[in-house]
Amino acid sequence: RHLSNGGDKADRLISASTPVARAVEIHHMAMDGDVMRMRAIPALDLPAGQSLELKQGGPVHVMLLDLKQPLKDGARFPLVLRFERGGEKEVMVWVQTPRRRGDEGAAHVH
Ligand SMILES: [Cu+2]
Repeated sequence: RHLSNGGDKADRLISASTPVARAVEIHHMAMDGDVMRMRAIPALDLPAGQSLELKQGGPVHVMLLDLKQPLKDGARFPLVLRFERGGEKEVMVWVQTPRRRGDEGAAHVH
């Protein structure tokens, strides 16, 4: 999914929420030695006129934590993104990521 900032002022994604999870975090992945680790970041900068891709394997993703129920393949749910300047934007998300066993409590949104 692309986040784009068509305005002439920088914006920031400051939080997100969805009815299907109790907590949503913005995560950044980085290599720590040989291990890929993700950590929560307080905000994601969106420079003016630029777009940022949340892609599979990319450095940034939105992480749904403490899911209220396991997500089924093909299901859709709304995700509200809150921007510092741009306010709230609701997007629909499709579940299509194959999940591993033991991953049922959390999900990545790309
Ligand atoms: Cu994550």
